[in-house]
Amino acid sequence: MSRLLSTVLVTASLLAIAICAMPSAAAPRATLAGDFGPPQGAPIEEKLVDPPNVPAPIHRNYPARVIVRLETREVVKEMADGVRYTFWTFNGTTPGPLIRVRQGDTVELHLKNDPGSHMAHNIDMHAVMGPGGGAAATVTPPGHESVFTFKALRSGTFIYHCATAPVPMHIANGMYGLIVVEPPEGLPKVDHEYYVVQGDFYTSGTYHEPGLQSFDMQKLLAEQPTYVLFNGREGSLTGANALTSKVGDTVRLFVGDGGPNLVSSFHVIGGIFDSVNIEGGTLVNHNVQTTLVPAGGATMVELSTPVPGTLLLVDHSITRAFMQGALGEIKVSGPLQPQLYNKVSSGPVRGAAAPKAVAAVSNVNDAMADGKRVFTQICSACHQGNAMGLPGAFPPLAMSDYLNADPKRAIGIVLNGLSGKITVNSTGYESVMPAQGSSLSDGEIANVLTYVLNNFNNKGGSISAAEVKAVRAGDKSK
Ligand code: HEC
Ligand SMILES: [Cu+2]
Repeated sequence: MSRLLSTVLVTASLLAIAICAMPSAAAPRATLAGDFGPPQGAPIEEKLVDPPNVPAPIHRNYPARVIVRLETREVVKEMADGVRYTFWTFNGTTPGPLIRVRQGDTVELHLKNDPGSHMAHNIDMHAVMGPGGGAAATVTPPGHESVFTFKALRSGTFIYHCATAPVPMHIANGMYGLIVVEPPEGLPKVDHEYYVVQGDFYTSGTYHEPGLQSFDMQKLLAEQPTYVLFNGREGSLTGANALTSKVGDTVRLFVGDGGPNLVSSFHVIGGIFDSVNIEGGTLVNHNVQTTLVPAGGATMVELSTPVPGTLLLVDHSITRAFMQGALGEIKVSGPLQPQLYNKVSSGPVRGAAAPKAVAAVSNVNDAMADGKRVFTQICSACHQGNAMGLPGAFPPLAMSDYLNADPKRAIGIVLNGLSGKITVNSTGYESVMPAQGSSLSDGEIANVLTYVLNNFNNKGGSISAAEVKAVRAGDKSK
């Protein structure tokens, strides 16, 4: 036999063996991964809680029948201070409650539609394998109830949402939530678990325009939301509502993106994700700064909080965080950890020019011209050239009731900056103005305030360099 021929024969016989060893593509697999047999024990009523809380971890080692009761309700709630909107919800909240089951469980879902609803609603659960994720089986008119069962065949973090036409509108009005299907062995233990779902909202009014807002179809079609929110409300996770942790603790976040349109670049400012279950599935990445959460998708992240202070949850498409509402907080309490994080010092650069002496401005016209220069160079960057400010970020200096009520108060504001909540022309601002006192002289501050007071439809008046000097001296003696 030629050498070539024998090689061909050996190869062919190896191939034949390989083909015999492969299961035929047509034969069904013996078990579908995640099918753990029929439910055992008595049915379990799922105890649902409001976001950002989640039901307790599952410690069961057998598949059960889990009864989940959801009710669709159309409710007027605030999406920001003074801004009301008719949310369409599961159980009255956006997002709806987080549902937590074990892989292999049979879920018996009861979907009730409140008799006060104006719309039919249903549910598409991304944890379901079957038509519409359950949508077809759960179309529920007002005052009705549908019951539907499915087996949770795959573990992961999944979105659920209403899928009634027009689907984008039902989602844009807040009809989504997460279902977590734990793997049979459960999830690793952590100290805190929270639940955050981002959504984009399209209101008839501009950002922070007060009053009851209606849904804006044109903005939806343009995919230009007025608000991008965590848990359906600006401030749902800040201030008194902030998430909490302690120094040395671990935090797990179940994060979803209901959309309807935007993808989230989810990031925690001041944190690194120890682990990310990419797209909510089983692939785990480590040491991640920012993770993408697709619209109609989710992720599960874990982070440690070794240092005290406030971490910020943001969509790092950052305009959304600071100008459309997508901002949350994790407040970490505990002792300072200077070996991990330490502010060494802060102060003026040595040798920096001391503020100029009172500007030598002899007459009113020169003072106004100088004030205009300072305004254009410095103040307009934030308060805008027309002094109208920017909604949600910088208050107006034009026709500002806050400024006109007490013009002398503005001296301290320019010298020392301003932070915390203020109300200007009945709109709330909670932002930070940095101190200008080390770069502006008493005369310049006097001139810019005089300029602002006599322009932009303010009520007039003047501030003198001597008054600025007195406030500066008063600050020093404190
Ligand atoms: C870096 C941005 C920034 C710059 C520059 C800035 N401000 Fe402000 N200013 C703010 C912010 C933000 C607030 C609101 C702070 C808060 O929410 O507590 C504010 C508030 C004020 C207020 C009180 C609120 C109101 O609308 O009446 C006055 C007065 C004011 N600034 C004047 C000035 C003047 C004058 C200058 C220029 C010398 C200036 N600011 C420069 C950001 C800025
Ligand atoms: Cu709906």
